[in-house]
Amino acid sequence: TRIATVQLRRVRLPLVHEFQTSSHAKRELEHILVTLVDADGAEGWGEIASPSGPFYSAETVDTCWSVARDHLAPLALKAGFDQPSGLFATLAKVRGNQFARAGFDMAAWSLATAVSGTPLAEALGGTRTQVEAGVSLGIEATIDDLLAQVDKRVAEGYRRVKLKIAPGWDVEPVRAVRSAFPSVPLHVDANGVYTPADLDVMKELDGFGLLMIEQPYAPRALVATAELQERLSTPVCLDESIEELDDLRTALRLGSGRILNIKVSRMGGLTAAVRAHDLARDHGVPVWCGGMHEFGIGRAANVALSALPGFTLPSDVSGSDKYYARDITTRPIVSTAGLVGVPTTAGLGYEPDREFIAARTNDFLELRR
Ligand code: OSB
Ligand code: MG
Repeated sequence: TRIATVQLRRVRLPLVHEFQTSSHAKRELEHILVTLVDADGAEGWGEIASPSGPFYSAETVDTCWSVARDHLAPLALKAGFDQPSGLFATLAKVRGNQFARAGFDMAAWSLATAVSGTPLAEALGGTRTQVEAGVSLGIEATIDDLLAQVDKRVAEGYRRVKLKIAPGWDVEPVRAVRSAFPSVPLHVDANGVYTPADLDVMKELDGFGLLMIEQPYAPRALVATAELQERLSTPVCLDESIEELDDLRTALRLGSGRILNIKVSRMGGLTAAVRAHDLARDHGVPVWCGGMHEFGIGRAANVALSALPGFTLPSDVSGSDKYYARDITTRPIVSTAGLVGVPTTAGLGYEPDREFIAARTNDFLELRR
């Protein structure tokens, strides 16, 4: 495929409900949409879902914008691709910058599957017709506010509830949710903010029958995390620690976790996400698809990925309405009783809402071959 044009758009959407993690709070998101246009005018859309600040990973919207403009777009225009995995290999020349690369990889998959008439999920190796959805709930002002959020999402049918935790917001909110909802599949996500000095907190959390404790320690603390996993009966799930396939090989060898959160953004795209799925599967490690509050384009890719057979736990692929009053696709993503249908039409299965995207675009760039 010859890429004739690359378009980059910075698009902003307000969240319907403010979201706070151990590192920061946000009420509005700015993501970058990547459009690859081939010589016949066919388009593939991808999304760079980086947070605005460097608190989840080292990337920011600004680093993604400049790396996309100055490095990824020129490489893509020059090399084109036969298979989406070929573009992934070309862009792997750029170290790190997974979120930025993921937007291009996703756009290549959307373009290739739109042109071939194949549903994206099928092209990736997906076998499910619908995927199980969970929700991720941020830190709230009070435990009552949190209980109200859990109640709402459980009533909507979501299959699993994940709670963000941080020092000062861990054992008590988890105890409150566990006692109010004794049978809800529950897990916690620390976003890497604890250290081995917090072993007592981890031990207490171990007593709540949680599905997993996600990213308890800092991303590179794989040895300490393996030591923690030995002391807990709850599975540790890795998120920020795994940015490359080799991180996963290291973690598997060390025993740093028993579950893997696969994020398309964090792995640098769908190509790497599928490889992580395959490697985890070979090691008997269950996976689920994490989210970065993607707009409809990025979340459509998450839904397609979640259709792969190793995704045996509910993914963070909530309906559009959990995040946005209006999403950027012509049709919102809908979760019914905690299930999201996997599109059977060509490509992503969701169309960008061009008018709405234009109204929400702050910056636009077009690079030509
Ligand atoms: O750690 O999974 C995370 C959002 C922003 C940054 C990090 C994380 C998250 C989420 C959101 O948990 C999940 C979603 O998209 O619903
Ligand atoms: Mg996480």
